[in-house]
Amino acid sequence: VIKTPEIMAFDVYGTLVDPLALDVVLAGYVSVDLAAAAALLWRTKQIEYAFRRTAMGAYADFTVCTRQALRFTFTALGLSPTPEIESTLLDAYASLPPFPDAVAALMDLRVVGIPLVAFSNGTDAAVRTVLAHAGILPLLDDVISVDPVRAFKPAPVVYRHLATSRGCAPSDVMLVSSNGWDAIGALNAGLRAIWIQRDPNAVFDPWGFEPEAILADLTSLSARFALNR
Ligand code: LAC
Repeated sequence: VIKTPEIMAFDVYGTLVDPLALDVVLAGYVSVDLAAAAALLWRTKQIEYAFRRTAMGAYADFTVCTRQALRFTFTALGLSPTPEIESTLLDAYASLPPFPDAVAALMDLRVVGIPLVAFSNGTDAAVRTVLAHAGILPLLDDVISVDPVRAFKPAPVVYRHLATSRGCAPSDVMLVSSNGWDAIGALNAGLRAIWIQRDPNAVFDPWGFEPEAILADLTSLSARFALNR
């Protein structure tokens, strides 16, 4: 059992909705055997671009990172994305499917009574759109985007923005993320963190930061808190 936080914040892409599910859509444009690799490259480049833009002090919002990463991915595969293909894939990104455990787990946590928010690199509009489509938005108390800070995770300033937006001390906030670097970013900024190891082969970076729990998915999350509220 883990000490109940004042607020739980959920990473969005990779934790609540699944960007790698776009392999199905990508298979319409790249060869079927490359579709999963293309989805992963798109995702990897999107995150790299966010890291680099923060390091460079050259912020452009996450929708820009997503679009530029898509262009990179197509070019790397020797393809050129037409405006039509690009808009089809970006529309698909705005309607990513939820992970199968997400809705039920958030409903269970609402019963426990912990305020739940989304906390994402995505813009407020993009996050609200994708979470509404996934049926998740009504289960949340708030959406907090890094966008007003003009920096991306894992800059400490964005995690402090999350806490202050909700009137909390950093140590009152529990971040739940499948992105290990995001969990480490939260811990580094003085927040608490749980790592969701959605990929059983994923390795948690050995930087000396320890999440309070490592769970395979969100299903067992509420049981960790139910007893000590
Ligand atoms: C997010 C990305 C990091 O939702 O997945 O913030």
